[in-house]
Amino acid sequence: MNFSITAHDPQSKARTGLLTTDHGPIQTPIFMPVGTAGTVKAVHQRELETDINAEIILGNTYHLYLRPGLDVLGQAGGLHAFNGWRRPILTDSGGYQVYSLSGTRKIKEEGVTFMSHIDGSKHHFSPEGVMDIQRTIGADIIMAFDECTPYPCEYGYARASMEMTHRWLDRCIDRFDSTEGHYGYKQTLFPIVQGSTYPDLRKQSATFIASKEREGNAIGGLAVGEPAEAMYETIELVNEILPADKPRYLMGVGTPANILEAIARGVDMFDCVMPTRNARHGLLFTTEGIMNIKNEKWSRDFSPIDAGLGGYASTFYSKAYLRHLFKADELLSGQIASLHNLTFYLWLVRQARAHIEAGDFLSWKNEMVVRLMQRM
Ligand code: PRF
Repeated sequence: MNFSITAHDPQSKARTGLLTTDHGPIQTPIFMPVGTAGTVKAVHQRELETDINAEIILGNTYHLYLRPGLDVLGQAGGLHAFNGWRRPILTDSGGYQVYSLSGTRKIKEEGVTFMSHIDGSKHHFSPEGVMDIQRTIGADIIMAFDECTPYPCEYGYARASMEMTHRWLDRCIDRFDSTEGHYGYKQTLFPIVQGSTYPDLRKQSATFIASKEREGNAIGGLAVGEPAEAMYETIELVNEILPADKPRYLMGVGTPANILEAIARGVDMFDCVMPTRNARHGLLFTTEGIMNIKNEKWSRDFSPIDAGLGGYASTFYSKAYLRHLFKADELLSGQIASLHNLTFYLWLVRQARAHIEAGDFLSWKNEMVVRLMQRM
């Protein structure tokens, strides 16, 4: 993997960059659609490539390990061969899904024992095991095994958890560096900063993570219920310490405003279920603000979903038609809405890149965070 910074915004910490992997280039700042179980829900690979022009998608270790399982994925030749996605993939380590999805779980120094949310069966994840699983899945970028602390979180718990995440990281690195990819292309391991919202812990964690000198770094444990200001302050503090010449990935974030504010503070990569999950509930992000397409007020609005956006789904289908599909519980509703919301998120980061290059990112961002978050 290679990363080079291509432009700096003169008035903020925003920058553009080019990340190259064996599955192709990624222009940053980038949004990565979430493809939890090897599919971005309700979106074809062809639409992802041609309509949305996603440059990288996410997969989840937790889900893929449980279903279809490593036997199938290994025999297929990895996730790229299995699902036909030819561009880069990043997999999350399960260090988050285990906590948010599986009912009972036990966290110990050795690893985490948990129950499958599918059939209640018992499983164990260790830092080493999670490296091996991500080798078999074959993602281009794989994530370290961590504990994402809840919010609020007592100081003592946050510190002990962060220290364990650091010890787990050393074990991840040992395993990763002593093994090779199975499919002939390179994989890279990103460590994750934790430390809840405590500045001293965040500084300590960022310093530890930076000292590992990996090819990219992630910020975890945010967007878990803390006030937005606390998230922004934490990002600022952590990005002072994480190396400026490596990509920085803010995990599980967020709203359009969250993404723009984080870009202004030097973040390069994002993922979130928000565009796809909200789409399936009829909540659309548009260039004019946020809309609930199920609302009666759209029933006779035959204008395009979002004329300002361009792109197939957003200009071909009308608001009234999409509202009808939702009211009639038609499968196409989720497909069109997901295609639209992802097109919007990729448009957003493309606009951000253009404004960083033009040198007017900060003023554009300040206008956008207001406009994009208003209710239509
Ligand atoms: N750790 C991991 N994945 C994550 C998070 C984390 O802290 C978050 C936090 N928002 C989202 N996804 N491994």
